[in-house]
Amino acid sequence: MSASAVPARLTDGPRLWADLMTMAGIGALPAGGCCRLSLTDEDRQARDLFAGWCREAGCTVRVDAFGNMFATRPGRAAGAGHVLVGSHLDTQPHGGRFDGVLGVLAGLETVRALNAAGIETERPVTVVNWTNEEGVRFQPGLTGSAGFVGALTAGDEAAITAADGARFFEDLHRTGYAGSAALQIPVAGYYELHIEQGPVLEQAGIAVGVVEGVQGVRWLAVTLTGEDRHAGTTPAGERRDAFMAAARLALDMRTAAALLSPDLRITFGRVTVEPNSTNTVPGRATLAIDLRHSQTALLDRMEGEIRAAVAGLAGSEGVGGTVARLMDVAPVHFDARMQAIIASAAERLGIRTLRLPSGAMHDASNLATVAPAAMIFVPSRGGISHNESEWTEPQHVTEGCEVLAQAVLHHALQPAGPW
Ligand code: HGY
Ligand code: MN
Ligand code: MN
Repeated sequence: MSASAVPARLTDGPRLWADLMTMAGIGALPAGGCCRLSLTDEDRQARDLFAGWCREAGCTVRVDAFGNMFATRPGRAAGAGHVLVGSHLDTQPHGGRFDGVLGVLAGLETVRALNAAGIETERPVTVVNWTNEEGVRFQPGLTGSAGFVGALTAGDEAAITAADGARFFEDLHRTGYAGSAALQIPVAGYYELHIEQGPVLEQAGIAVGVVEGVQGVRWLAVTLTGEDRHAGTTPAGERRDAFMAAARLALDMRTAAALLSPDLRITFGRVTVEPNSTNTVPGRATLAIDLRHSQTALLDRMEGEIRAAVAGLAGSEGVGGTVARLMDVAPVHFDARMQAIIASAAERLGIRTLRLPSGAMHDASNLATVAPAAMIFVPSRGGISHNESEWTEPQHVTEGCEVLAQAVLHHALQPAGPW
């Protein structure tokens, strides 16, 4: 089909919205959010629902060794690089109804729209659900896409840690999503629609963002070792209190980060103390630290400050400590040609756009290391995400999906040769 025969608008926004609300019923939380932690029964239910919808849309659904799901709509040139479009179905513990799932279901809506318009593309279009983007149960995050691009090795349980002792590849088998290591999909380009999870688009009054790139993200695991002691009989001077050491570290590193750069984001999102008893001085504490910045050099300097501060706790608190890297995803810039495809698709639709960087991490960062990749953002109300009150207006979902579909179609109609 020539591009001129393409309908002015391809997608059905209300149908996508209905899918989003149906999916939000899986792992639904009382305050309106969702909890579908990776490779739990809720994640499996979401995967099964998604796979069924993809098969109803005529796609072939395949799964790789990291549980990534690929739903392919064939193109004329079967061997050509696929246009990949998707995101993730797993959520945070207090997740919202749009983070990740919007990109997966908008990819499915794109396929349905191509079917309805009777469009045959040159390249195959493949909708993808990446495993464990959020990194809540298993670390590193972005696990599935890291496996897809070769940054993790299939079956290497040691490379994927779990705070609750779970084993990633065993859970893939348990949920029925242990796929084939032989599955290889050539990628011509990767598109991801995602909520912004920040305030920029809403404050600018713009419905669609063309994402320029993603800042770097680094996760560190800190283990602090002091001594269990009696809360009532142990004088202050004899305590080697791992929690107090953790508290000192957190407050000192918050100050250090602000001095290094106002754009350096540091988060102590996961903390444990042991033995976690009211009347025992904690002898052990663990901290997971999330660092974000657009420059690797700043992440390196902050990591150095943290390592030095942990070493200093021996003297100040009598507490030993270790620091290990759990994840390190470099800053990426997205493909300029694909950004232009997105921007001109929006322009044809009469939708204003804004170019902006991503503060949040995304699977697109991994895909960008092996293929051209690009992202589209839609506004988040109040910039809020990783929170049950996460919200995006139906109109913005509709417009973001339409821009995505038009960009994917434009790319999938390109001749099958090198792009
Ligand atoms: O952590 C992130 O930035 C992503 O939303 N999971
Ligand atoms: Mn996400
Ligand atoms: Mn997220």
